Amino acid sequence: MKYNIVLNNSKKDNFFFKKKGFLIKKNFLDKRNLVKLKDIIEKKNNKKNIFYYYEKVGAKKIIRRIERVTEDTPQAKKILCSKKLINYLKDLYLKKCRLFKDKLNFKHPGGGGYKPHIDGHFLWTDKNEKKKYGWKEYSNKFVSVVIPLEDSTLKNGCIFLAEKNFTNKLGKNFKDIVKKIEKNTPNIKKKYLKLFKFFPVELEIGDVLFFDWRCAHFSKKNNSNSSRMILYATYCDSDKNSNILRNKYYKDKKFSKNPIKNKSLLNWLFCPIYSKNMTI
Ligand SMILES: O=C(O)CCC(=O)C(=O)O
Ligand SMILES: [Fe+2]
Repeated sequence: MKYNIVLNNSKKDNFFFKKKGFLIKKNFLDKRNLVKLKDIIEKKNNKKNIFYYYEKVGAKKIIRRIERVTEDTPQAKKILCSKKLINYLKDLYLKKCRLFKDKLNFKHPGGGGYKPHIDGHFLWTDKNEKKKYGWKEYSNKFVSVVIPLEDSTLKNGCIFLAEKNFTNKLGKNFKDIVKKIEKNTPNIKKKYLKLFKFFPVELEIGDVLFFDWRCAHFSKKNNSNSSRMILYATYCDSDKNSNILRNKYYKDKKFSKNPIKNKSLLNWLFCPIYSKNMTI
């Protein structure tokens, strides 16, 4: 199945996105700004800071991702908060589009994959021991945007995505879906994976993948010699302004009583098994 969707008429984009839950736009962003950003990131990526996550590849510790990358990299903010992107998202699906969270995912040669999961679908406990419902605490509508800073290919570990409708097979609403998710993670329980059909999303610099938070996805280990760097930003529909929303989210994350050490998605998603031979 070929999924390189390029629709120039935004009405058609809306229709496709609402039906399938995703959209791929070729050549949507200016390549020069992306190459510039990649350069800047590469020059500053050995920081020690709570927003920098590392992984072990062989005996080496290498950077896996930078959370909240827009905070200390104005060039990333310029891209993720650009009028072009925000207005497009408003047109597409999010009436009051706010940047909710953002990160930069590296995948250096040998870097690990991510288990099949549904972003934001997990339960967590706040600092007062109150049970909370994933990202649903912040909005009902989220769209994630994947912007490659290097070509994203089958070999270097591109994202595999499933149409939104497959998630309906797990349940019609958040609470039902979350029952099919492994505890304290957004990862889909193994026995439900056969309900999904995933397809690879290969992207070139300038292309953008948009997907609804209910689209399941995963990626494999980078088995090539080239790295696969992506910006991964999530926008939502909210009356609150972006700063208030984001600050709350990152603060909640920090103080949540998640039993998993480090509270990093890294621990939830990183899975060397998927690095080898994924059969789905
Ligand atoms: O970088 C990838 O391959 C996938 C990342 C992802 O799905 C996530 O961070 O939620
Ligand atoms: Fe994800």
